[in-house]
Amino acid sequence: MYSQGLIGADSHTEETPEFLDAFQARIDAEEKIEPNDPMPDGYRRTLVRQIGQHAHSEIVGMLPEGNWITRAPTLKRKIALIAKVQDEGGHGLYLYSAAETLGVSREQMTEELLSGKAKYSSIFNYPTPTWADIGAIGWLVDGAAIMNQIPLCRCSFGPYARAMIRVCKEESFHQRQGYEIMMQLAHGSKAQKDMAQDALNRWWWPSLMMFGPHDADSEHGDQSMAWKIKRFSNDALRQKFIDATVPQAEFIGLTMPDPDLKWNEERSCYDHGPIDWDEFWRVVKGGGRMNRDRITARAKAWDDGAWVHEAALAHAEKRATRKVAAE
Ligand code: FAQ
Repeated sequence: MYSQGLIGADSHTEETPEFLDAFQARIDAEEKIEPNDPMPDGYRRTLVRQIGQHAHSEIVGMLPEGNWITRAPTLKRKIALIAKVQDEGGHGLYLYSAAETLGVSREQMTEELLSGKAKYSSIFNYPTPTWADIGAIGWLVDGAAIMNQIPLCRCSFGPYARAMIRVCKEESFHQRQGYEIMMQLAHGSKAQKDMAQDALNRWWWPSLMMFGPHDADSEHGDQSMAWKIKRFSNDALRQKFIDATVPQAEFIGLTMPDPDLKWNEERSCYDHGPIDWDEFWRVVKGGGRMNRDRITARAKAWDDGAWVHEAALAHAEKRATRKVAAE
């Protein structure tokens, strides 16, 4: 993916053992790597892949919740939901900008998404049939996203790390508004409580899948941790999320849909039942209920907005030409 045409990528850096050792020494010394610094090709490609996937997830992630903006039950809920969905759009833009500093254009990244080559988070391929889904997404999906993203604030690549600081502040508000929706439903009528429990039943396992495959099957995990792009493994973050979320469910009187979930005194964390990795890979490979709808919606938005891109680019080009002429 993005194997060709990296604008500005220094493909001539000779990756001698001395160069690789010096680069790793900078990483080990917790120095931030900046866009114009020499870096191994693999480091650049890993970041473009991960940041690109992350950006696509934020943008595609606007769709399941956007579905409820016109049907939010009160004006206050509607205001909060609009703000949240707009925040996700903003996160996508920071992330595309961070990826662009590595020499890949937004157009390239979008083409890869629309052609199915670039991935986005599996979680956004599930439908949102009830209002409780909006609570569950905020509580669980944003909750999982924060658990994954707080360590990314310390990522070795400067622009990604800096973008994550603001993203995490906003995700924290998203998580709270989602949990508050669930709390209100859980303390409401029987029908409302059932709706909340049903949403938890449908979103729990896909939320655990957000962290990616088990460590033993994580293709990029070890190298990404050595480069301090990732600070924790997929399983370590998943475990932290489970341990933080189970008491929250108990507090509002909801039950986790996992009969094997049990506190393990010895390990000081929860044991959980098996994750359905067949479902995960089916969804990642395009076979989820909403994959086709999501990509169709993104393609339409991209096509409908083409005239805006063209006008903005033409304006920027004209200004640049005028500036050169004036100098
Ligand atoms: N879905 O070797 P690993 C959000 C792929 S943002 C789809 O372990 P890695 C905010 C992976 O790409 C949610 N694909 O990979 C929000 C790789 O395939 P590749 C997104 C997945 O990169 C909330 C292959 O499996 N967050 O929710 C998934 O070391 C509410 C092997 O996996 C981020 O992107 C998955 N769940 O670790 C918005 C955070 N998991 O690329 C709206 C940044 C794995 O070789 C509403 N990303 N794959 O073809 C990361 O931390 C990492 O990329 C991981 C995966 C942890 C996702």
